[in-house]
Amino acid sequence: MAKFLAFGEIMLRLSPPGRELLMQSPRFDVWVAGAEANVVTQLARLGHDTGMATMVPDNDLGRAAITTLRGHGVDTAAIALGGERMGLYFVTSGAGLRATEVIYDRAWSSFAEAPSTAWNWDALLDGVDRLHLSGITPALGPVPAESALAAVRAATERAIPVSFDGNWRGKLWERWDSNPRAILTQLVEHADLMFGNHRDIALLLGRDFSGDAEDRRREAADAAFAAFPRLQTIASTARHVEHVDLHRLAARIDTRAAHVQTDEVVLAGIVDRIGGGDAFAAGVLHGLRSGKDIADTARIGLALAALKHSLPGDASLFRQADIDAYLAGGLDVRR
Ligand code: KDG
Repeated sequence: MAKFLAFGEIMLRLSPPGRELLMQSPRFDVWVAGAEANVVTQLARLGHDTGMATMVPDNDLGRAAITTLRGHGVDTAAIALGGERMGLYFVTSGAGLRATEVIYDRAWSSFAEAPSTAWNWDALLDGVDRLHLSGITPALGPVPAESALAAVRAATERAIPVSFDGNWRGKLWERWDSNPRAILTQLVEHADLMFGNHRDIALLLGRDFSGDAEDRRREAADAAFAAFPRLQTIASTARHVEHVDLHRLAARIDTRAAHVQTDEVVLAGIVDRIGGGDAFAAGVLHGLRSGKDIADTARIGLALAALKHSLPGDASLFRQADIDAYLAGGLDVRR
């Protein structure tokens, strides 16, 4: 039975190979994507029991996504087949001074159109000991938002802890008459673990945090702990891999894991930065689940976030040996 269950949309990402522009290339690389799927994929690669609850169309696109997840060890029994289409997105990778660009083509996807009654939380949460979801699902529209709320309420009723990754996606919220703050606040109320920085917290609480960077992060964490009584841990990365901040309410411990190799990551060339936040989330979940203290947990999160930058596609697929080698600073060939 799955232990970590993620709820969210699985997508296909289409990217022109290399650094080409969309309009320039006659070809696409196709990757299975989706923030929540990326998290459970990495956790499965690290040996955890994971499952994914979602809906994909009953066609070869949906089946290819399922096969990929299953190949990485994710339990796909809770993936429903139905609806009309796979959510797609197109990525033109940044290069040099050119930013990475994302175009979503996911409206009316099977997942976005699934009614909230499609999810039987009694069955889906059976045997689960953590539910993970993100701010992407509620951004898809009022019905997915309702489903996300039903999911966290069902988890709380069963005393199953919830982790929530802010994953702000402005382009999605803009598409409908949404009130992100009201919805996200209700979701975070159920979470004991939140991935988000002071900007995410500012959005949730409708206030700004002033002062220098250090003051802002502490003030934001304190305000979030005060506003959301279930919250025990807040984790965030800064500038992708520069450092990680972990705040734990118990004994009010704050930890920062500094990235000693930021320059190396940049100099080595960023192969693909998409999915770095999901790799980080998986690392933190892995660290906490493995009984690591928060300093080690922060380092594992940081290691996976950094390693993800070396891998094309959205998913992070590393093993414990990769994390250990990275943390030991070894870029040697492992034989
Ligand atoms: O974090 C990576 C995700 O952004 C990507 O896999 C696609 O889920 C996705 C989204 O909604 O942007």
